[in-house]
Amino acid sequence: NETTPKGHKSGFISIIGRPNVGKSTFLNRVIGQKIAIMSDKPQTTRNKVQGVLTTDDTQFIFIDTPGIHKPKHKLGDFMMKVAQNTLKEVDVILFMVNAQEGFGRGEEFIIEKFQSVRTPIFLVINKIDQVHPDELLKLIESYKEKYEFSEIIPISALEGNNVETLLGQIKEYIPEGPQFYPADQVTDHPERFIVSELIREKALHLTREEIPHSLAVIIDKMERREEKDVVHVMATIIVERDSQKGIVIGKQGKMLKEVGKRARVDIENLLGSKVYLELWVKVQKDWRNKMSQLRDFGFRE
Ligand code: GDP
Ligand code: MG
Ligand code: K
Repeated sequence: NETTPKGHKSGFISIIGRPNVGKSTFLNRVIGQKIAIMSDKPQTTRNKVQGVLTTDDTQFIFIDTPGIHKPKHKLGDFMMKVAQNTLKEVDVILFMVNAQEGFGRGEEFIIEKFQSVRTPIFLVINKIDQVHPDELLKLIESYKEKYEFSEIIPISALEGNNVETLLGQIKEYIPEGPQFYPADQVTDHPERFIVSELIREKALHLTREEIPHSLAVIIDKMERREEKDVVHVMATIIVERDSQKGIVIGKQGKMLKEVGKRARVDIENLLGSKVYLELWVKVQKDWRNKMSQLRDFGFRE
């Protein structure tokens, strides 16, 4: 890939583990933001980016893996298949456990699923700030008997101990590749960028021949309304000329309505909840020449 700088790496990582082992704490520490807020809903259809960490030479893309836990109902079986497929597609799996708890049935159940997976699996023992080193060594021994992990790394997600080491090890296992996501936008709100791309894709697709690539989408607002369990998205489609604005809106707003309808379906799948999507269209002459604004639009070259 000629857009990949020499030696640049990028990879997909999935963190799995029982509730409360510290997955969100770890992600928040690594990404440095409360990125998990929008991602807390489980979703059924496809892989979801939870967060992206971009360093000078590596992009770590963390993917959500819903439903690896013991299924409680029918949907559970389906979710399990989705999860298992995800496990086969990522570059590294982090299996996170709590250092304070011994090997239990929950862990056993997850490890069984690993037998059919070739992806490198790290055992990440979290909350080491809470245990004596002797205890930790014993726990490591018991896990070694159960499965041949590619790496075993004890950390404290809360205090940050050994987190850098873990990232360094992950890097060893991920392939060369380009930056899939822009360094600035995605880190603080991964879904914002993806949502704008989804809207842009629909608008470009539907207006195909008439509007070339002079179309950008800004997310003005993205907010979860807990009481109604709805995510409210307000977005503006930016075009360069008045005539393009007319095309995007369409006769009696028909085109814009269709763009919104199609984008909404995808965004709902992405976020795993109902979405209220409000779309606006704005003309901004020569926006492509305005580099600083381009960055605000999340535009990649
Ligand atoms: P998740 O359900 O796996 O996402 O777990 P959370 O990240 O929500 O963490 C569950 C609880 O464990 C929270 O109260 C965290 O503050 C706590 N926790 C997470 N990591 C650590 C750690 O390294 N040390 C300690 N002492 N507590 C932690
Ligand atoms: Mg969590
Ligand atoms: K395996």
